[in-house]
Amino acid sequence: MSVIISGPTDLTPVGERFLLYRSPAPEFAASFADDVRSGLSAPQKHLAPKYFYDDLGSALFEAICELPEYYLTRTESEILERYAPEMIAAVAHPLEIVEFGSGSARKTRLLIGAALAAQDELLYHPIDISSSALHGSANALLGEFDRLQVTAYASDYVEVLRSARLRTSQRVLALFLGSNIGNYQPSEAVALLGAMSASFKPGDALLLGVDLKKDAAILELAYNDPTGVTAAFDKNVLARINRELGGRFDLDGFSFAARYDATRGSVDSFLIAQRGMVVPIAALGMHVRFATAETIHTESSFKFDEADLSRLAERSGFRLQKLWTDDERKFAVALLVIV
Ligand code: AVJ
Repeated sequence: MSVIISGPTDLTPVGERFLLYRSPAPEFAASFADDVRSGLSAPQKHLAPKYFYDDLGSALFEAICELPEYYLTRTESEILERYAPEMIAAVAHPLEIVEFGSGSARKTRLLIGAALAAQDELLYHPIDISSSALHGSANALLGEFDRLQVTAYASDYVEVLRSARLRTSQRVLALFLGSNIGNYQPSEAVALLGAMSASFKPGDALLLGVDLKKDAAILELAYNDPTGVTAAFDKNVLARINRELGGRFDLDGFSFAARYDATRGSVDSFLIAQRGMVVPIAALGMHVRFATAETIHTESSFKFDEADLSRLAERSGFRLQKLWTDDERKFAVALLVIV
């Protein structure tokens, strides 16, 4: 198998079986400042969850995945362990795998193993904002699978979809795992999946990992963990504002709470000011005023049922073909096929 790439300047051949594209993305730093300014000026203050994930935030998220209350990661792994060969068999071969937000790619090896049991070689395209995560995961996977080739993209995945750098030639199985789709408002989720379906061919497929709607107490406990790891994860965005934008947030002046809104179908996370405060942010030349108990909305984590999934699929150019779940129906991996 060979990949032909015509003269990109941002391409690093890391090894014989590993190519890395790096998006310059200078606009990312600028957008953090702009988004903090507009988010903290709004009547309902808000900050976007994508800013949780600097090195510390990513480490805190890994810790969340180990919490007994946070069943999502563990349950998705169980489903993949059990059904990866069935998932691979549901798509025509030979296939290539594209993964949006690959992270450590720890769960992906199950699908890669199943694909390599069904075909001679495999091209894997992981996309992640963190190039160190891409190096780490590619090295581990290439060491484990000798018939694997990796073309990685260190970038925002929307940007990769837009840039047309992602070149696939065979049947595509795209992966968007870990309930990451849950961070998008319903209309944004349709737009993102729509961009995915528009980038691939009819018959190509997407495996989408989603957390299922369930009892509010279980959902809320998964986010309000008693150890306080999730609170630290959320407060890290304030710490980032302090570090990167010269902010003066007192992290102890905020508490954290998450609650399930069954009407919207989302767990909404908030940082709550414990007293009235005025917080200067030097790089933005602004002072942010907080009343006692005023909140900053930091994240929505949407939950789905089968009807939600078929509606989402249908609106974004896919058809819901199959749903694999655990025995307790806590989590699901859905196969959406491009129509
Ligand atoms: C990575 C977006 C799937 O919403 O469940 C975990 C992030 N936030 N605990 C989620 C998160 C708080 C997570 N996702």
